[in-house]
Amino acid sequence: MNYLSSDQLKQYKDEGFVSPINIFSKEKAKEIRNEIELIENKIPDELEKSGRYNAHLISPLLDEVTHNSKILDAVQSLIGENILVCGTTLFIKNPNEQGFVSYHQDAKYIGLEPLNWVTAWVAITDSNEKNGCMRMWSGSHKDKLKEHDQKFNEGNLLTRGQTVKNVPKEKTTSLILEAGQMSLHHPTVVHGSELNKSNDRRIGFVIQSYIGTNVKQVLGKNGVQLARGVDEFNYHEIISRPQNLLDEKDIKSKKRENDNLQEIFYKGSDKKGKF
Ligand SMILES: O=C(O)CCC(=O)C(=O)O
Repeated sequence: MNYLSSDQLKQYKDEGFVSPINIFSKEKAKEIRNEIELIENKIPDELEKSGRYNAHLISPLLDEVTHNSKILDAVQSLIGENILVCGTTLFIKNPNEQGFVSYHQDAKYIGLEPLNWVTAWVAITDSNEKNGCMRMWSGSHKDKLKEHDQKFNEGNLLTRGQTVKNVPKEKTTSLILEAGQMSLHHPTVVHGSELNKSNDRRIGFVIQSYIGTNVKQVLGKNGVQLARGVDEFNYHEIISRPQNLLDEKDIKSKKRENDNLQEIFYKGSDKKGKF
């Protein structure tokens, strides 16, 4: 069992994140990277724009990560034993591209209530200051939700460029991870990331998020998978897990999910961004 230790629980409570946590080997991470790149080569648009969401529905290896028992033990320590996966995102920053993530709070726009949920950022490549690792504003999860501007800015990997103003950069902490490690972060912690200035890709596979079965989607609908325990609430439609890479029916189900996500992300916005 790999439940969080009391020090890790304290870090999450005080700072709004816990990191690093070892999950799998670098060799396994390379295998996963190869599967992602195989998909990109076979169907060039499949992981582009809205396609970067819910790749676990078409890739058995990403499905395996999503249901990894070490990750689930850690997640259980924070949200309890009845756990659903309600979505994943590939955050890929290629070298020589202008990709960054503006400082934001996930809870501001994801529509999941109550806040009994946590996001797992799994490093498929090393993630460090040179290639634009995540930076967390430690302790910011204790405040109320902050005002966000919608900047729709070029290079921003967020759909609407949601941005918290006046983040004290000097108070942010870099989450440096080796391939195969993960961090967990709280729905209201302010975080973002800068450009990749290295010569290789930075790939994060983000389970966004693991939710307790008591959590509703208040802005639209999300399909889910049961990751652990029992779902006594049945608030969400269940989506099946992939048996094979790039099965036609799974590609369709991913597309359906991502159309639903588009509704959630652009609720109340007359402008469309990165989808
Ligand atoms: O991958 C990144 O740089 C940012 C990811 C992020 O914002 C998130 O996981 O909530």
